[in-house]
Amino acid sequence: MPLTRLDVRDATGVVTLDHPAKRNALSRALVDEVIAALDDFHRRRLRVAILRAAPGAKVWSAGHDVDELPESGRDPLGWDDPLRELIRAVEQFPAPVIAMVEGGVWGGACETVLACDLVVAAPSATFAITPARLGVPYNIGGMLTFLNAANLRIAKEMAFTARPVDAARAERVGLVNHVVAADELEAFTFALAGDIAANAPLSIAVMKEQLRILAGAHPMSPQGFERVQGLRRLVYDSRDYREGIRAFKDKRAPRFTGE
Ligand code: YXS
Repeated sequence: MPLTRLDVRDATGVVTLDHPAKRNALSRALVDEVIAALDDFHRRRLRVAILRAAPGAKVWSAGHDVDELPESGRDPLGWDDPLRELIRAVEQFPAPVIAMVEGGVWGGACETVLACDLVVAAPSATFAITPARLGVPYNIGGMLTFLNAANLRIAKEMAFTARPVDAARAERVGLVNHVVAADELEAFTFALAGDIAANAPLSIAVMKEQLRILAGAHPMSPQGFERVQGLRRLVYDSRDYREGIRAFKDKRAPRFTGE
């Protein structure tokens, strides 16, 4: 049973996340389908990709599949983690990816939306950065995604509180490009895609890659990277990390002790 639905309209490819039973959690299986769809759109030389949930979705995506996070002792967001692969696929897709958002966007899904090139949201959309809710040590590339999408103060507030930001505030602080009434969301997003598709695809592809390289150009010494990895290991080896994962699975509030 596929976890996504695909559609092509003119030069635009659409991937609809369609696993409501698990609130479109970014499982290995679902992510592999999204990446395969983007590869197919690339082969077909489509000029825009749209990533969306089913119309009227209350949850766009609940983020990383918690059932696939290691209980402890291993980096939960290593290079070959499905979420990391999805982020790279979106960033390296050689045409604009538009996130069309209705409903709640959580954790790794929030990073996925913010890694898209444009975000068009309905008023129902909310955005939550949730590592602190689970005790997860987010990875440094992911933190850069948040930093590039918001200013430092907004990124800190979202990361430290793990509280959802609503669409209106997201637009005010620049997290999303447009907030559009739910019944106009599709038409608006496809019109935006049409505007992009009418322009020169090679020029756009190069500008997207230039901006990806420039946005990622942050100096970090090998010592600095090793320090970050050491700090992250302290977190994913901690009791709090195990407690966060366990509490989620037990459907109860976590009790963090700082150990
Ligand atoms: O009990 P069943 O079997 O029906 O399954 C439930 C949930 O367990 C499941 N589900 C998930 N399974 C794996 N990973 C998830 N992220 C996930 N989220 C949900 O889906 C079934 C329905 O969930 P339920 O009953 O809670 O639905 P709801 O409509 O009442 O509430 C929807 C949400 C999204 C508000 C709620 O499911 C929720 O709070 N989900 C977790 C959101 C979250 O904290 N995501 C962060 C995941 S970890 C992550 O992305 C990164 C590693 S990090 O945290 O570092 O950013």
